[in-house]
Parts: sequence; structure tokens; C-alpha cells
Amino acid sequence: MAACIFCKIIKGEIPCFKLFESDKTLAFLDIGPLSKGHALVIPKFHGEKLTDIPDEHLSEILPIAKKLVKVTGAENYNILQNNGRIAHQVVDHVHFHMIPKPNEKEGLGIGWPTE
Ligand code: DGP
Repeated sequence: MAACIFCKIIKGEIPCFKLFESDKTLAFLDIGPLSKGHALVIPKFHGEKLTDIPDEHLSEILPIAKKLVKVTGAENYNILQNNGRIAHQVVDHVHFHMIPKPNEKEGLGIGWPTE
């Protein structure tokens, strides 16, 4: 979709800190992280809400979220997916937040080796 900010990221028209990419899926760092390492995993297929995305375009999302958790080494994390304004969705392209939760040992957060 032409005006969609995440479609522009997928096309490379807007830069992002890319963590993973396949033909169906992209993972990149959130521009306004809630903790160090806060990432977004998105299907490349454009759809506003979860129910708009065909199953075959969702199949990699959780396996990739798992990979991201393993790379950060996060022991505590939230995976969050907002649908609709009342549910705090701001960007109308389905996305899954992967939010590491720092603990005492990890200080401000875990992050990525290159951050
Ligand atoms: P949500 O409230 O679930 O729709 O969250 C949208 C998230 O998208 C929010 O945490 C900030 C992030 N975001 C918005 N625009 C950009 C952008 O241009 N680049 C990146 N990396 N993240 C963005």
C-alpha cells in the first residue's frame, strides 16, 4: 500500500535497522523502543489487522520472534500485537512487538551486539 510507512520500510524507501528478512517477513528495531532491543516482526503482505493477513503470510512470525529472543538472550520479554485504535494500534500494517524486559542484572536492557 503506497502510503503505508511499513510498506515503505519493506521496499527500502525508509531506512530501518534490519534484524531479519525473508520473502515473507521482516524484523527491525522499533524507532521508539520501550526497552533496548525492542523489535518489530512484520509480514510483508499488507493488512491492517491480524484477521486481514492470510495464514501463509503469518507462518514465520513466531519462529522469528523466538530467534530474536535467543539472540538478545532475554529471559523476560513481551510479545505484543495491537489491533485498532482503542487497542493502541498506531501503524495500520500488522506488526508484532518483541520487547525485552530488563532485570537488575541486565541494567537498561539487553539490546543487540551492534547497538
Ligand atoms: P503500534 O502502537 O502497535 O501501532 O506501534 C507502532 C510502532 O511502530 C511504534 O512502537 C513505533 C514504530 N514505528 C513507527 N514508525 C516507525 C518507523 O518509521 N520506523 C521504525 N523502525 N519504527 C516505527
